[in-house]
Amino acid sequence: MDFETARDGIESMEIRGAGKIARAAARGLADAASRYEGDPEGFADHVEERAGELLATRPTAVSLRNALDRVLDAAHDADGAVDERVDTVEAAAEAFVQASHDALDAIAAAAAGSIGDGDVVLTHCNSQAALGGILRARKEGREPRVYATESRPFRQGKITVDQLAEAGVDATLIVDSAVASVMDDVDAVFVGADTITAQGVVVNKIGTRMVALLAREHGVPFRVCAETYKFSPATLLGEEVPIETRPVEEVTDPDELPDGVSVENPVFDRTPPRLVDAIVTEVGSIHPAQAAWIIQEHLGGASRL
Ligand code: RUB
Repeated sequence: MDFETARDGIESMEIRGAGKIARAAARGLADAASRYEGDPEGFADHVEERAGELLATRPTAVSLRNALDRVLDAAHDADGAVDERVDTVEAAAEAFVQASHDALDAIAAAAAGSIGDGDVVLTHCNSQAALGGILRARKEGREPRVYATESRPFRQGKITVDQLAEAGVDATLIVDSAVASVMDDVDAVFVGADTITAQGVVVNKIGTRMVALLAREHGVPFRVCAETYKFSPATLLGEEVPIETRPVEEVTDPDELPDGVSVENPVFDRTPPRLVDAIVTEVGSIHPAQAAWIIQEHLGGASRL
């Protein structure tokens, strides 16, 4: 994927979902590296500058920063002629993409293990990691039923039901405010994550916290599916996860509102660890209290960005 396609696609949300964003950014940065025309000494600075442009596209998903860091580390560690440095960077980007796909496979296998025939699962937004287990359970011959929230304002729930239907999964689309009404029928909730803090707070699509509160109220397990690169090393030192706000036009036409009425469009929220029963990662299912351990074991060092 070329640099511009990655940058503009992430910004416009044609490329969306924290995992896809991360893979596009890694490949886009490798493309930017391959187009460098200066001397070897300026190579890493050039890659870092382009990484900064990619990082500025969307603020919340730490997967973006973690992916860029992997590629940037390779740019800084590379030596020799520019061609050799480019090879090193391209190999790092491909290694990240491959590891990301492997992680999704491992998470799907683990999550599918807890989904029985006829189980009713609820999911929010559109998460590749969260859907993986449901699709895998179906492939293994079981017939889960799924409630998918519409996920206003961007309506990613439509993508979710399209993907489920294509795989032959019995899917029901509901508006976000119907979650309480269906929760009595639900056996488990599976959602994804954009960022998980060292304290075990799950940052995901707006409305996730409401779903988690209702799941707890109804005694339904609330599980988060997340690759290890969704954990944020900076939060070990107390850095806050920024919550993206998007244009109000995604919610409504502001011209149709009376004077003095404003609209807010925060697109992510924070679910506290006490509402999360498990985080399913490629290195095992953990309790949110173990988030800092994941960061220490699987994500080394401070960010270059
Ligand atoms: C998508 C979203 C997803 C996570 C995880 O938000 O909140 O739940 O990114 O997705 P947006 P995945 O549509 O605004 O990017 O599991 O696919 O990485």
